[in-house]
Amino acid sequence: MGVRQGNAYGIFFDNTFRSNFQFGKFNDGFYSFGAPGGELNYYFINGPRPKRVVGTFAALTGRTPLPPLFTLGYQQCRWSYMSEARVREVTSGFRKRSIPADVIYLDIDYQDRNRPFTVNRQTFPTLEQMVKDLGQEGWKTVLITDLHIAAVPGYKPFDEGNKAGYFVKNPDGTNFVGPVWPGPSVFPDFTRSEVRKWWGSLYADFVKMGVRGFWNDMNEPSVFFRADKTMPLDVVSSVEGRKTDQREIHNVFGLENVHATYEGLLALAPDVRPFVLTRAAYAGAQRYAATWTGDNQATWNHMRLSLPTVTGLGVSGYAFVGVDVGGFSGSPTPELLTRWTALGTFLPIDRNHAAKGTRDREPWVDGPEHEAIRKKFIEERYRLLPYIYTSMEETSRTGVPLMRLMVLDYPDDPRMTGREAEGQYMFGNNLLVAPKVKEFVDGYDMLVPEGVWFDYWTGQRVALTNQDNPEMKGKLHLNPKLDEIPVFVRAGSIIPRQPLVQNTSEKPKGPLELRVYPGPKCMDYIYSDDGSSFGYKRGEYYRAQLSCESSGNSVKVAIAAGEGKYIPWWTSYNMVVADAPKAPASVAVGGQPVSNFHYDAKSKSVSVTVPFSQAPNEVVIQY
Ligand code: MIG
Repeated sequence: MGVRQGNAYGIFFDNTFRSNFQFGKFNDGFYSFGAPGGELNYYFINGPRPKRVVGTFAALTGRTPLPPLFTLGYQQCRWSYMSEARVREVTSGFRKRSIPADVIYLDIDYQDRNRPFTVNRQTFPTLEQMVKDLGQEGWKTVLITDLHIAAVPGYKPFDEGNKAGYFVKNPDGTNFVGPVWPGPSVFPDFTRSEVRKWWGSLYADFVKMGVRGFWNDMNEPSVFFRADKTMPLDVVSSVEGRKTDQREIHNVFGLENVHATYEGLLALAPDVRPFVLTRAAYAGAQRYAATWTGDNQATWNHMRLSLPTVTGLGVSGYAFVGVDVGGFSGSPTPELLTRWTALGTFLPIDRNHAAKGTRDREPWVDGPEHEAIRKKFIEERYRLLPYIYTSMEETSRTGVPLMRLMVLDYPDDPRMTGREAEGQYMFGNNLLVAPKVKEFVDGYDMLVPEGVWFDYWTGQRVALTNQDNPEMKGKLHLNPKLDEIPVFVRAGSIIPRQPLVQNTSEKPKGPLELRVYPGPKCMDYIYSDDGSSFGYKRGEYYRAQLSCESSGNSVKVAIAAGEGKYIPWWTSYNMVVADAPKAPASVAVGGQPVSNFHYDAKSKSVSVTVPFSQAPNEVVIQY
């Protein structure tokens, strides 16, 4: 994607062979791209706005489907929780401390000798019961199921696949065998629909147990003891009968792997939104699986890289993305883990993960001070879920990612195309996040986009100081303390927040909060549905347009008529209007003056309770 003077274009080179892109290294007069095989298919996408380029690319390659709500909660992982007892200890550790969480992952060690679709009954004797019990405590279990199948007779996936000839082949027609976790392994030829169908059926037992998501790792495909760590180029696939090899297939191996998993899960449970996490992808894989940025390190540098990697995936059509919070290899310092946990609140997927041999990574491992801060940020994630879910629903229709490069929203600000903007991003349409990502700095500067901004945490208007200093023009100096992450709200937005829950299967108790920040272009939505089925495709959803208008000494906030057949969980709103110059002279709800409003002088806000109604409603505040 290129952006020049606010105008953007995109080029998608749709070729699965080993592609190369030349961005001015040898000659800065032109860019070039190419591949040693395949067809010369490429698309030129005219924006002219960057958001349009991203949206068009998503329309072409497929949009991220609306994820199940629980996947937007906090996710806890580790390579590996080694036993049922340890899993129960960790999950009850969250509940005991009232730290909200939704997902627990089992990495490769729950399996028998690392063989996919098996269970180590020594360490997980009652996995079925465990999944059930955890389900009752509001946990969703996600299992890793890699694609390498142990090449041993007597192991069901091997026997079935071998008999049917489902594995990729050497040029001489024998099975290609390569070493991975289970030892010598074979690999399903996912480019064949018959094989995908068979692969999908392997999930039946786990789905029946109530396992709610699956992790397809190692699907580059990863093969040990080779310099390139993957399959030789001459390994043969048979794309619906057409023979070709890894030269063409390597880059889509992961895509076809998760294609098979996703469709298999749909076949097993047609009205449940699948959750699949993939490590390898090609353009379009976002239709089937979420992804993460792979094995990062527990360093400040890699926390910093969370931003350009996730926003980069976002403009590449990949909106549902996480990074290993805390860093995969190595052990984070307490401060790094705390800062990263705060950042996790504002990532599309909030998943804490760690490599084998590293120190424990659950929020409480560094003593009460760090625990309290981490808890506060995980709680904020849960409070903000209505905003996050509404934004993901928008993403599923527009292709514009939840976590996005500044240039998507501010293409006319030339600063936003540069490296200088790399440390900040938009989270949905209205929040700007600028975390501390460098360790030994005495603060850093954020680029403030046009318009008025509010501090998300205090509700106060942001005042730019030092504006006579040309170095600081349009910038804000930040130096967040350990328990802070700078987040700002665009004037002209309405942010929905909910009462705290411990997991997403708990129904929030109390009103839906609508935080109104008066300003221009004030038009948002609130979206809700059952969070897990495809009912929303049959009209079982709730969507209402929210808008605000301010003129002179009044602010009007409108909630339009609800759309869809779903009745959301809230029965009233707690509307909190920021930027109040003084106590209001009057407040009217639906045309009727009310007296139950509250003016808070400290945060300069007015709050008022508004009943939920399917009909349009409005609040008018006169100062
Ligand atoms: O060879 O399953 O990126 O997240 O914990 C390592 C074990 C295999 C790599 C993944 C990582 C996962 C690990 N896997």
